[in-house]
Amino acid sequence: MHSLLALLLLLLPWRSSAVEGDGFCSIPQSITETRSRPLYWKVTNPTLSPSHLQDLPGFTRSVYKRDHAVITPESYVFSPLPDWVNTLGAYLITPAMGAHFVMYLAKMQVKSKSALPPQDVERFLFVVQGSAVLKNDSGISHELPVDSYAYLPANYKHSLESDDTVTVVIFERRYVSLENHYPEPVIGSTEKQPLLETPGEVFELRKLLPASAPYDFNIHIMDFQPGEFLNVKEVHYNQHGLLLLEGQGIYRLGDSWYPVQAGDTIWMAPFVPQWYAALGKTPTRYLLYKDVNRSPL
Ligand code: UGY
Ligand code: MN
Repeated sequence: MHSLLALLLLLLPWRSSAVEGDGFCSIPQSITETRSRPLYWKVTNPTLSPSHLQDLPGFTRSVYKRDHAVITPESYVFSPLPDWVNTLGAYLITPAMGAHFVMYLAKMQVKSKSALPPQDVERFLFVVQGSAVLKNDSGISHELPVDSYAYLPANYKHSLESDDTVTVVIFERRYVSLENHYPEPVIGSTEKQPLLETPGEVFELRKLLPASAPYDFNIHIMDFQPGEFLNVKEVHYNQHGLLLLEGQGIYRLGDSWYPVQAGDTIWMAPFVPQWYAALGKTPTRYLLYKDVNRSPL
């Protein structure tokens, strides 16, 4: 009993100095809270929420491998886009990875304007936040709100402009021409595209570009209800760039299985085994680049 009293007296001054604390060496509340928890408390109360994990120093879900990459928002690095006005860009997929296309996010700020892609490079853009105006050389302009998109053939003069903040996902590749076939500019919005047949599959599919020969790639919008998954465990010659627009699930890429959620980007090289299952309580929607209509030779 006496020794317990002595121990309490010994500890008291320490406790009060830690609690008083507006001096420069006061301990932040979170640390004192952590210290007052029982030993090994974390074992039975682990941090499970992904939003908490993102705050963990050094933690990222991003992965970069030879035939695929998962790039998650805590890893996105933005810098001024060359020749664009007031726009930051994060290149998420580029030929340095082995892809034949680029995929990047452009964050347009107040009074911003795009630059043209390099010579012979076609561009597809899809608005994920805000509303921008697309102008062409003849002075024709189109308002592009969220969920609308435009395809600009190689060497087609245009600019995307905005007075307010807009986020756009952009795909560009060097156009592979085909004799007597010439792609036209396309402007559209997801909800105006018809649902297409998907024999043997359950997801809903829309294609944002014509499936005809002039176009050397297409952009698919794929919708899954929670619990739905790809029936085909796909392995194919085409490449993919994917932006998860809504929902969450598990993506299998090669021999790895990744928990993914809205905002994540995925690169799939030719022939990487790929499979997806939508989980959680909300439907999944993703946007997918796929090269088509050209011989792989
Ligand atoms: O069309 C496709 O290749 C598509 N089903 N792939 C995918 O969703 N990973
Ligand atoms: Mn595929």
